Parts: sequence; C-alpha cells; structure tokens
Amino acid sequence: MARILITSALPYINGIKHLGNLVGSQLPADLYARYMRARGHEVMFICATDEHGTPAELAAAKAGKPVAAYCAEMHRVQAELAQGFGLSFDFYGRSSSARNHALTQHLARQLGEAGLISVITERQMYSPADGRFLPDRYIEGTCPNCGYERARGDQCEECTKQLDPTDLINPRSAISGSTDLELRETRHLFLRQSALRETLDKWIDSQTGWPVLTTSIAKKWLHDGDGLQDRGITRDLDWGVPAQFDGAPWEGMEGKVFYVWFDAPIEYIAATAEWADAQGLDDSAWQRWWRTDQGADDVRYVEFMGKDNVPFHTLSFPATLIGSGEPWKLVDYIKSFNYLNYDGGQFSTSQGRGVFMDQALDLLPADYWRWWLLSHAPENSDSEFTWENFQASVNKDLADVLGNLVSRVTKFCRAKFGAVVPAGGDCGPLEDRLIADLEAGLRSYQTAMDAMMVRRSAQDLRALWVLGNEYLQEAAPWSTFKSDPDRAAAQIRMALNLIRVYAVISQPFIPGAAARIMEAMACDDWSWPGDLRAALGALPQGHGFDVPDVLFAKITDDQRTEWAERFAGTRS
Ligand code: B3M
Ligand code: ZN
Repeated sequence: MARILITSALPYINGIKHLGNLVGSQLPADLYARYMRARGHEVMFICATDEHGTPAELAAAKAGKPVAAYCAEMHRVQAELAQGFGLSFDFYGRSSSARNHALTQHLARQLGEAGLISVITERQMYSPADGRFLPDRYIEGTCPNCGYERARGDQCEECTKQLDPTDLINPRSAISGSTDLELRETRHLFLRQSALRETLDKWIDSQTGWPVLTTSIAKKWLHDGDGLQDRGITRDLDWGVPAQFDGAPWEGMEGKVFYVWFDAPIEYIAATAEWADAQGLDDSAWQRWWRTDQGADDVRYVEFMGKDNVPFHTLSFPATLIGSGEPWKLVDYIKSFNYLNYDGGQFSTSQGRGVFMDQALDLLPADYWRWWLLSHAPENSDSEFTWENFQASVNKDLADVLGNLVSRVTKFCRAKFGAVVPAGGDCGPLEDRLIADLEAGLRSYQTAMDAMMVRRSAQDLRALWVLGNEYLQEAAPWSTFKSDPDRAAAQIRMALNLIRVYAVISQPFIPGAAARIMEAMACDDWSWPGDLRAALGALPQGHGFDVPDVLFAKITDDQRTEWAERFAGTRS
C-alpha cells in the first residue's frame, strides 16, 4: 500500500466554474483519487478555493459585496457544486484561512533569511481615474509575446507567458477602462528565482516520465529569452495575506499583501493542515504528507492542472519550497491539460460562455457529465464540447452499452428465476473465454489508470462493458432458457456478477451510477477484482437483488436542440 498525495489546482473564488475548468484539474484529480483508494492505497486528496488577488477583488466589487463576505459565500457555493459532481476531496480548504496566512508568512521569512528576497523600488501602473495602482488583472492589454488582445496583467491565457502589467501593449484599466495610466514608484518584495534557476533546471531534469506538455512549458520559461525572471511577490492590494509579520525584516511593506500566486500553492499544504485541525489531529498528521523529515519521503505527490498553471507549479512554487531550505515534499508528477472549447469557441468565465457547473447539474446527473468530460479530456490537444457529441456518447456508451446490459440482465432474471441470483448449471468454455478477455481488458485499464491516461482509461472501461454485451449476445440466455434452464441460470449468474464487477471498476468515472448498481445488487463489497474469477462469484446463488430504475436516460433530439439554443449565448 502506497501513500498518494493528490492536489487539484485551486479554483478561483470569482464565480462558478465552467466545464472546461472542471475537466482541466478537479475532475481528473478525482478520477485518480477514487481509483487509488479503490486499489487500496492511502490517499490525501486536497483542493481549496483560491480567494486572494485581483480575481477575488474584481468579482466582489462586481457583486457589490465586501470581499470577505463574497469569498465566504462563494466558497460554500463551490463546495456544494463540488459535492454535486462527486468530487471526493479529503478536504476543501480556503486560501484565506489562518493556516495559509501563517504558512505563507513563514515561508516568506525563510526565503528572506536565505537571501532570496530583495526589496525593489519599481514603477507600477497607476490609474488616476481609479485612484489606485492596477496590479495583475486590474489591467488588460495586448500580449507582447503572442499578440493576444485580451491578455491580463498577470499572465497571457493564450500562450501561458507570465506577465507584468507594464509588459502589456495598449494597457487599459479593467475597472474603469481608462487608458490614462501612469507609472508611479512603489516598493515590492521580489523572489530571486533567477538564483534558483540551475537548481530548478536540475530538479526538472531529474523527473522522469513527466508529460511532454508539462516539461515543455517549464523548459520554455526556464530558457527562453533572459531565462527565469525574478518575480514580484507583493501587491498594492487590501485583500490577501499581509506582507508582514512579527519581526518583519522588510520596511515599506505596510498595507501590502502577498501576490495571489505566491500564497495559492502554499494553500495545498495549509489545506492539509486545515484538514488535520478539522479532524482534531495534531501537526504530525499533516506533516507526514508534506515534510520529508516526518515521513513524506514515502509519499507520491501528484498535481493536476490546466496548462496555464504549469509555470507556477514547475517553477515558482518549487522555488518557494526549495528556497525555504526546509524539507518540504516536492511534486513527483504533474498531470496537465490543454483547453476544452465550447461549440466552436472558448469557454469563458468573464464572458459567461459555455455550460457552468450549476447549470450542468440542473440538466442532468453528474455522471453524464463526468463520463463525457473524462472520455474527451483535452490531454494531447485541445478538445471541444458539442451537444451532438455529448448526446452521442451518453446515449451509446452509458445508456446502450452499460445501462441496457444492467436492465436486460436484471429484468430477465426476475422474470424467469425471481429476483435472486439463480442456482444450478455450470460455466463452460464461453465463460472461460469471457474471463480471459476481461482479465486482459482489466490489465489494460489498470495500466492506463495508473499512468493517468484519462481518455485511454475511458476507452478501456467501455471496452470492458462491451465484452459483457458480446457475451450476453452469444450466450443468449433467453433462448438457452427454453432448452436448458440450468445453463441459462449459470449464464445469468455470471452476468449478474459481472454487473457488480462493473460497478466496482466504473466507480471512479461514474460514482453515482456505481452506487445505485451496488444498492440494487444488495452488495457493499467494493473490493477491486484482483482475482476476476473469484470476483465473478461474489454474489452467491440465492442472493436477492432489485431491478434498478433506469440507470441512464437517453438524451432526446428535442432536448439536445433546446439545450444547444439555451446555451448559445452568454450568461449574465
Ligand atoms: N486559481 C488559477 C486557475 O484557477 C488558479 C490556480 C491556483 S493553483 C494553486 O486557473
Ligand atoms: Zn500571449
């Protein structure tokens, strides 16, 4: 049994996330966490809301609420939606927690003592019209790297380059739209990442098997142009972790806070401490996941994120942890994703384009979305959500292949043998072949799941469901029953057990349906089928069951057309 620490990128607090956000980190992280637990490993699966910085301030202002109240409310909303999607976090924290304040300030102090922080007087964008400095997302303009016109002052979403507000061409205030901007002097703390460049380079080189998407982005920002830049880690904002603490070594930081991207990844650790606090456990409970001097050397740490988050996780966050000089656990594997597009364009939070998590759950149960999103995860390139494609996969994979099998087998059994696993009859070569095929298919599925190959895992799982359908087609118990009812009993016994095995192995993808199948089968043996032949005998002769209600309803053409129209515009 291994110990596996899993973190999903922390969703910004600034509103309900769309399906593109969901499939880019939280959902595949949940798939992996569920699978690893099902295989018997000890898992710590952490997520939190990312509550600081300009995204939070801008959204609160738009909602006309104080930032703290806005964040508290949106945290509840996001936590509920996460639960609605079956995201099985061990803890869903808040980056505004006391734990994160303390740890962020602690790490900054460590970095300062290591000589890795400098105080720099620099000129920042100031807007007389708004009466304030405009850091990060308070400013928009054209990306100097790729020409994207809606780049924000912290990062270009299009090419992933980290930016400073002063880098933007044709800058404008995101608050007032004012282009009357001037440069004013202000003092900030800078993390001397350039001093860690070689260390980071070596560390990345020592990581074997990272996805190309992850490594190529990291290497690009390590080596392109002037190489890794020192980064300002404080901001002229009110809301955030104050850039000071008892005995603060830095003057001129009064009234300033740490940059959101400095404190947000630290929340992965702080949220684990929040978890320990919530459980009434002491510090050793979270430190065994995060401190290599407390046993975290044995932990395998995997992070999930969209590609725009990769530079922060391959460079900035490791720079913080390594630079602190303390024995923090570093990530072992970064699974990153491309973008999911929506019907010929981009999903967009700011423009309200696409389907958002709350809207999705209003239309259909979580499993429908989980299945489509995971089986179409944007792993090797961007992928696209279309209503046709969604309808086709739900109807074929879920309703026709899996749902129909469950329904046919349980109904036929109830009609001919009663709602119990029938006794009598023997298995033969047909069943031997089925088991051999299932064993090979299950091995392939496990390999894909172990390697976090999300799409391939979905294909492998579907192929396993198909084997059951093919078996049933060939065994044809409805005709066997007429000539040899005992043989039909053995076939149906096999099929009922197969349904239980499907629930167990499909649970990471479709936990809701899996739970309903198990409930109908009156079984709570969720153990992974290590020995398939034995697992296919888990439901003994005479074991009672219920016929479940329709597992997956088909999406009709009318529904598809109606939804496509309803979600064609933007949400206000
Ligand atoms: N909140 C960006 C995002 O939601 C950011 C991730 C933080 S992970 C520490 O895409
Ligand atoms: Zn760009």
